Amino acid sequence: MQRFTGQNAESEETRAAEVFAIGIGECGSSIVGSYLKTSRDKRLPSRVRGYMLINTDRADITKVRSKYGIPKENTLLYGASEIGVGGRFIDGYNSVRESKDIIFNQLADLGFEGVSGFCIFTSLGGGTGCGGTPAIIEALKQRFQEEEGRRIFVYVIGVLPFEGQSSEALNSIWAVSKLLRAQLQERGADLTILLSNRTMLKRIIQSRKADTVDYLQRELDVDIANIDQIETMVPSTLDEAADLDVRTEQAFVELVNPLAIEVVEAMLSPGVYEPNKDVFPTTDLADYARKLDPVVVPALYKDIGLIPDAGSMPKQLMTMIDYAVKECSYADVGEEPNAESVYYVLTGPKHVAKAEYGMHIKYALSKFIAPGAAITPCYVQHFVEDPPTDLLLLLGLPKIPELTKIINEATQLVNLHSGPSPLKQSWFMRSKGTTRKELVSAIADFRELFSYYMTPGDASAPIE
Ligand SMILES: Nc1nc2c(ncn2[C@@H]2O[C@H](COP(=O)(O)OP(=O)(O)OP(=O)(O)O)[C@@H](O)[C@H]2O)c(=O)[nH]1
Ligand SMILES: [Mg+2]
Repeated sequence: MQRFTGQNAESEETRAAEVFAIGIGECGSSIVGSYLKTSRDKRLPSRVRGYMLINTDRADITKVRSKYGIPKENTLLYGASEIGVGGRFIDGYNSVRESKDIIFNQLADLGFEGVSGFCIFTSLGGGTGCGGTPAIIEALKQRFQEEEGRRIFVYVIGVLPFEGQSSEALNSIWAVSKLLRAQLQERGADLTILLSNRTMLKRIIQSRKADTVDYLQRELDVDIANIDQIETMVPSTLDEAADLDVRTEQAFVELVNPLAIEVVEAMLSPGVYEPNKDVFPTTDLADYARKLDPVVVPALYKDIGLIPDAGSMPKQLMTMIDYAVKECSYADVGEEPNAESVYYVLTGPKHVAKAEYGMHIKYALSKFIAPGAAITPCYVQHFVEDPPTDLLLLLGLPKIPELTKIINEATQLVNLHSGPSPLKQSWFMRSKGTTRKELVSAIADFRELFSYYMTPGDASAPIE
């Protein structure tokens, strides 16, 4: 069996988690690849039992292999084109269905049989990953749950597009509604964890101002005088021609990926045994799915300066929670997320990561959650000198104001390509592989599912 092995992963003290990672498409593969590389560099014990990166684009597979040192047997090129599906998510969906056998054979060679959990990493804006993900989940659920009667859990880590990637907003809406609908038939993701490129970029720009300007200046070879200028580099018009230019997008991606990696590490680590670490209550990955609503936005606050001897702890914890929700979420949840469930993992030294603080944390969370929302705690104590204190919050079904923007972008795009002329309507088939009608109904689905995000006049005129 192929295993990802961190430097010391084979030693007696570490045990790989029962989770198999699949990266699909360019974004999904890059995130898994760079996550594995980072873990290797930091000599972290293996958080995954096996992994596979798959794509319909040969060049992208080659790139990810050499960039992150991925062995050939952990990658797979499938589908007919070898050059990706160019955002046509229906092609992404069908490609997985047509190649199901070769995908599953290779997964078997990599040891996926005994695993109970799968994490699928993908963007929600492209074609290969966005379209292929629902098809992989259907196949996994069919294989394990329907044929073998064995319960598995499947998590999707889905990346929402940057601002100004209007045509991708449609893909995101199609994918999220597809995943949620499939869940009603037990064939969908158990959890869809949303990370938003636009929010991650905003966080990076705010927190690492000077570095960000230097980096972008170097990469893009333009003179950036200030932060505001970076924001105007993202086109705000919905004209397709103005979609984010490739070089700028690549530079943005390099900026946000380390942030994505951090949250993946924070989510996977409590379930892995390590010496010098104590987790209570004992937590495995499946617990997230059991305790949370199906769509989750994480927030990660790292290196918190909690000092029990310096002033009121309830106050410090309140400040910590406020900051985590408002400034550290991976998709902007605004000031009143009204989450319907919360999972938190407080990691740090013994005198900080302790259950006695649970009641204060619960109180501090109360203004960000719906009445009656379940709160599940987890404490991770590290017995090494001066471990950092980190807080991971997983917010179940929070309000996500940026989804309104995504709905608006998608609606405007649909309106732009509408009219009696069949030439105009052919745009949908050409660029998405589907009809205008199917997309309109995905938007309607989305509006209904997330209707509480919308206020009157919010979205552009209703479409029929
Ligand atoms: N955070 C992050 N976003 C990425 C990365 N690579 C691509 N994206 C975003 O993902 C979206 C494009 O999806 P891709 O993953 O490139 O598409 P794909 O699944 O390969 O599908 P096709 O290229 O259409 O075959 C855009 O919104 C990109 O900005 C990455 O490494 N990290
Ligand atoms: Mg691609």
